Amino acid sequence: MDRNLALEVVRVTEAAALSAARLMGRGQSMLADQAAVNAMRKAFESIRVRGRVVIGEGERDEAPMLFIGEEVGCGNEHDPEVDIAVDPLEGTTLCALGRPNALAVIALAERGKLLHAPDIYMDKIAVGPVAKGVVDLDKSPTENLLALASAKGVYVEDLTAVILERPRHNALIEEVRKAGARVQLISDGDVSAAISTCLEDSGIDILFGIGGAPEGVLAAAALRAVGGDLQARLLVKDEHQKERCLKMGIRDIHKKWHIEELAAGDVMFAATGVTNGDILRGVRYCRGGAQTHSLVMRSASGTIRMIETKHHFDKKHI
Ligand code: VTB
Repeated sequence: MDRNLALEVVRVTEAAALSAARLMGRGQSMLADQAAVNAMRKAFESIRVRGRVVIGEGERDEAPMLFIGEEVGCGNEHDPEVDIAVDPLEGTTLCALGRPNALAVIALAERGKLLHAPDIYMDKIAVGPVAKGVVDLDKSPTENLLALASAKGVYVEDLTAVILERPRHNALIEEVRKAGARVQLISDGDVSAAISTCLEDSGIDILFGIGGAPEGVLAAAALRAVGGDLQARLLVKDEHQKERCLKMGIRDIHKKWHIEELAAGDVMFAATGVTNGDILRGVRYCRGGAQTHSLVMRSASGTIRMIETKHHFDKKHI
């Protein structure tokens, strides 16, 4: 993959963010999601790849989506064949309510390098580079917190764990509290939270819990680029989901996936802020245009780019 592709795909997340952010705070998550999907699909028409969506958000909650298997990009036989993970609007409810950390997100890798899976739940654990190889999804939260504290040279009481606020996490939250760590409960947006574990001044040390599988693959792609660690396991709830996993080539549905298996090879990641957040500012509209804030990363070089873009709606789009 040409390294400049990373700078191309940010147009796709910018387009999705610009459309979704128009609907911020309107209380209509589906509408915002649809706007992001439409914009992303359209923006892909000018990206020179032969892309295939291998995992995407939407199916689980019947939201509008770039469906799994959908072909995107305008590439011909000379252009790279890539696998794509998308979440045109990660945190639809965050956007609908004007809450922080809604993002438009995409990850790209060579064909066959991103986990191809249905949009089901996934158990995850994510940490920053200092703790790479230190935590284990099969260990208890207490054991992981102790290992993380030791790797960071701090007390467990100094650590902050981010967990999605869901009844399914009651026992997990209880255990993390008992272990002594500080807890930040989020309503949505575990991609942003996973990335935050890698940012030194974010104040977030670890992400625990069950979220979406597409969000897991997207977070893995991002963390590959910044040297963080993530492990995950799909949570298959019935025969139908099992069937879908098998059809997508997942033979062991109970497998613990390591970060390099979720997103392998040279991975590109781009995200644009929809609402203001811990990592990115949201879209700001102004006379004749808008300003977006994006993060673009490549695992091959470890480059991290923060891109501030001024868009002029009154100029011709080519
Ligand atoms: C998380 C979160 C997303 O879905 O993956 C979550 O990151 C998990 O699903 O922003 P439930 O909401 O069903 O618990 C989102 O909240 C929305 O995709």
